[in-house]
Amino acid sequence: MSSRIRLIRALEILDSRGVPTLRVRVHLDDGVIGTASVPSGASTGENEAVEMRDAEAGRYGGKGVRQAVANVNDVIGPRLTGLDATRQSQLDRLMIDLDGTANKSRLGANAILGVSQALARAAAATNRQPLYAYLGGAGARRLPVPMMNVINGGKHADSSLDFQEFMIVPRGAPNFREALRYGAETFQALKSLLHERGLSTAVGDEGGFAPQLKSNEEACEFIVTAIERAHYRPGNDIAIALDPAASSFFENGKYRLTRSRQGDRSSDEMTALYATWIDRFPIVSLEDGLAENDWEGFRRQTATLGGRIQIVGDDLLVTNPIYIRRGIAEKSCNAALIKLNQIGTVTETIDAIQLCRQAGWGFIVSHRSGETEDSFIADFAVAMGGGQIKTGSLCRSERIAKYHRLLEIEEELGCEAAFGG
Ligand code: 2PG
Ligand code: MG
Repeated sequence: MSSRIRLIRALEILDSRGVPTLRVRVHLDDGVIGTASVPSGASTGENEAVEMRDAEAGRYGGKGVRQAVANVNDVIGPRLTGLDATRQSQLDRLMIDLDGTANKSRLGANAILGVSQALARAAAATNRQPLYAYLGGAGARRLPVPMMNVINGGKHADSSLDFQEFMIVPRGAPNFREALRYGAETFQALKSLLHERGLSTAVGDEGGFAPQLKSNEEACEFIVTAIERAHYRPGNDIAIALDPAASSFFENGKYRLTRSRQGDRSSDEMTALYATWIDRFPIVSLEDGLAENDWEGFRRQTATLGGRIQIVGDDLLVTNPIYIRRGIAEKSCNAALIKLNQIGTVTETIDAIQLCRQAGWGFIVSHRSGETEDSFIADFAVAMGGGQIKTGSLCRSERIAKYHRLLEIEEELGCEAAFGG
């Protein structure tokens, strides 16, 4: 059998923040090699699968991944050698059983995911198919609308903003290529606007600007002006999406907008604040507007705002079928953010998406704030066909790599390509 696994090897590499992560290479008997690199979050949900770090104080500040590398080379690799790389769900199941914990803490979700993604790449290559077609089948032809994070705050930047991500959504574009242009032109318009006002145009972890603004809403005002300056219509051509990542400013039962000096708020007061923003700005999507354990707040927020905009659970749901089921039952959201490394295998991520589809929820395939040049999620977003991707701003090559891959896929699909949700 030519798709038989011959060897699996991992390497300790660096992510876009200069912090160690893993690259995994799966070698097949037929000479094919599948490679994948693992991303890493900063504003992580407490129920995410465990990212294994060495905790060796003298090395990379305790963030080395030599143990996870050894787990691939010495434990997972030998167990999977000789098996058929095209049996993705079987191999993922084997790794889950080999780990034996509910949160992948024994072998590390970073080790397991690296292998899982590299297996998919190797299997696609040995089948002579692009990854999106291998994972999504003949129907995989929908390019996602990108949510582009043009202003960074929270844990992703030293700006004055409590909210983590202010994104533009070029939903009025006719195709992905044009959506990318709409976004890039608006990004440049925003840059010149900030520059004119004497504000910093340095960027944060995801490539969005990180200025010292007076308030969180001023970020939305700047974005609307930038959209207009780039000659687009706010709302129709380009809308706004937010990821406040509210777990990161939730303390002692209060949402504390300390960086922007905008005071403390309750869960319902946050939802009321978002409602006023939705009246003022063309907001179409709100992710983690409340903290990860505020299930009741999420339920009330979705009841209040869910008819007008997309309410997305990220830290709340952590791409985990257990929490997504709960969210569906309690009507906590109407969409899920999907991050492969929150759950740790390709198969479980697909299961999470399947639950969203069954519930009529939206889903957004997402990067992490610590990324690499690996563009796996671009293919994955097309394969899953949800019509939405979140992969950062319009600069920094680890973000742009995903856009480049989407451009290639659109070109390859030609007139078969569809766009958006
Ligand atoms: C998020 C992500 C990605 P991080 O909160 O949605 O933008 O950030 O990877 O730091 O969790
Ligand atoms: Mg988030």
